[in-house]
Amino acid sequence: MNALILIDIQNDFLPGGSLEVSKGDEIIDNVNSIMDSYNIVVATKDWHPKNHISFASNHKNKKTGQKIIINNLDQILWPDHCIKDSKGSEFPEKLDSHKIHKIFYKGVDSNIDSYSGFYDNGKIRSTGLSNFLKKSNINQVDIGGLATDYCVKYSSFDAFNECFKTSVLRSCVRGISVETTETAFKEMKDMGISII
Ligand code: VGL
Ligand code: ZN
Repeated sequence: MNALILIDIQNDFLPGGSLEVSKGDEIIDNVNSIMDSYNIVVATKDWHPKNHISFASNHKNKKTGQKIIINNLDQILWPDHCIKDSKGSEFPEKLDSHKIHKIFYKGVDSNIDSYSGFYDNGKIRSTGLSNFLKKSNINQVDIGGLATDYCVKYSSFDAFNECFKTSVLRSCVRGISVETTETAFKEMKDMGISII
């Protein structure tokens, strides 16, 4: 049994959004066209409270893009994005979201970030995604979404480590920067994740 995992396809990560991924909108038609070929389609939503630690705006004298350490974890400071229940955290209208069976919310805790759709960055809290897939007898997952170099990358690592046969779909992902996206694809391949 296979599942399609859609990572953070939300307005704020699309062109015009507060943390836009260039050409992020190009994946939507590709995603829509493959959803019917999976036993299960699940999605994650980046879902932050306003006071989230990953927002530069919540730190004095810090700028977007700066790297800091919080609770022993590296943290990049981002512009405010995907604030829960805002327009920016919604799925884009063009996405066939009625075909998504279940949504998992990540980054919900104000004091820790969560790039992976499975666990937060400290691996303290699970979103429930792994258990859901295992209970549904899924052994293979294909991953699409945004952004390749952050949330798609760490979700694919966790999927692989949770023993799912894992592929990342090139036509269904886009990255924030060219260099980190190249590195992400290389790290995925080295781990045993298929890039197809
Ligand atoms: C993401 C940065 C911050 C992502 C989420 O979905 O890749 N990146 N929050
Ligand atoms: Zn985020």
